[in-house]
Amino acid sequence: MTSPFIRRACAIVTLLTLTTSSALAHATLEVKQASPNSSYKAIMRIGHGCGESPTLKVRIRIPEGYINVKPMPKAGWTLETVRGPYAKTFGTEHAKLSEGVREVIWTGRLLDAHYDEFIMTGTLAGDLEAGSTLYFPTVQECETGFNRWIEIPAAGKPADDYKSPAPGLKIIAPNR
Ligand SMILES: [Cu+2]
Repeated sequence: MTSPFIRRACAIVTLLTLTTSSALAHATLEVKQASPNSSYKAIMRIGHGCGESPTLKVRIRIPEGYINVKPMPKAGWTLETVRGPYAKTFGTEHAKLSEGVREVIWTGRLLDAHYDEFIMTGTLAGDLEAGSTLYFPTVQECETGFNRWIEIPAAGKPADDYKSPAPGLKIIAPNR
C-alpha cells in the first residue's frame, strides 16, 4: 500500500531540488540531451500516480523539431496518435516532411505502486540550436485527478524549481 508518507516524500524531494531526485519521480525523460540531426529515442518515465490514484492515460505533446515520430505500442495499452502540420518543412535524407505525429496518447492502467515507460522514436531536426531545450508536455490522467507536467521553466531556471515541470531534452553540439 502506498502511504501518505510516500506522497510526502515525493513532495519533500521536490522541495529539496536534488537534481538526482526528480529522476525517480514525476514524468521525466530517461535521456535528457541529444544532438541535432540525430535519431532520438524518447523514453518517458512515469514514476507515480496522481497521489495514490492509478494512471489511466498518458498524453505526450511532441515538440517542434522532433520529427518523423513513431511511438512504440505497449502490451495492455491502447495507442493513439494525433497528426498535424509542422511549423515548417524539414528535409531528410529520404523526403521532405511537412507533417507528422504531434501528440501520442496511451490508454491503459498503471498502479501508483508500479513504474512504467512510454517510448517513441524520431529524428531531431538539423537546425535545432545547441543550448536550446525541447519540452515534451505530458498529461497523466488518473482514476481520480490528473497531473499536468506542462510547466516550461524560464530561461536559466532549473526544472526542479517547478512543481510540475514539463520533461525537457537539452540540445547539445554534436561530437566531432
Ligand atoms: Cu513526482
